[in-house]
Amino acid sequence: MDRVFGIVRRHLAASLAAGALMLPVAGHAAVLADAGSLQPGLGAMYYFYPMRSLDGVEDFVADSKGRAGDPVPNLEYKAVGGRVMTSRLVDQVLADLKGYLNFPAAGSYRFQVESNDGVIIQLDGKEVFKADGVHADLLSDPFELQVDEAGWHELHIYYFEHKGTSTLRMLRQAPGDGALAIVPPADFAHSP
Ligand SMILES: [Ca+2]
Repeated sequence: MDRVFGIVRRHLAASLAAGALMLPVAGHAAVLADAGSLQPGLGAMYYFYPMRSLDGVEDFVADSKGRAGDPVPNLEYKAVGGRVMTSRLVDQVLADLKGYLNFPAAGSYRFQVESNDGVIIQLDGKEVFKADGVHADLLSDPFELQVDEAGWHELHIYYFEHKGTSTLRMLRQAPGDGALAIVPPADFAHSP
């Protein structure tokens, strides 16, 4: 076996609010070999979602009929009301976002996630961040991911908005960068 660890989480976000949990990653390397067919943004499917938690969300999606929305350019979303992201729904919305996240170089990356309401983030098929439950805007502590191979890594996000305000933002600090900053649209893509 050549490369075993695609992304290894190094550092716990120690003081997230209740429901937040990060699991160790012992994943597969999953850099996309041929990125030529990718389109900008994350693919988005939306579901009416009356739940208050992401427990069982995979079964929910498997048993439910969703509606596709326009791709989500990047995770820079904050709203006080109205339709959630690119969906047609205002409240009680589940977003199932799939695509790839580009890592310009190998190395240690810091991340920070702001959510309202719950979110699960999977990279290379492994959960790297979770802040579940209905909550007001919640900014995580920074956490680190070790990336062994530059390129496009598989990204899968479950996010739900129960009611009222809604937020999903992802900040990242690449090796050599001075500070955490919103990950730009150029680093998100999906297979159409
Ligand atoms: Ca909310």
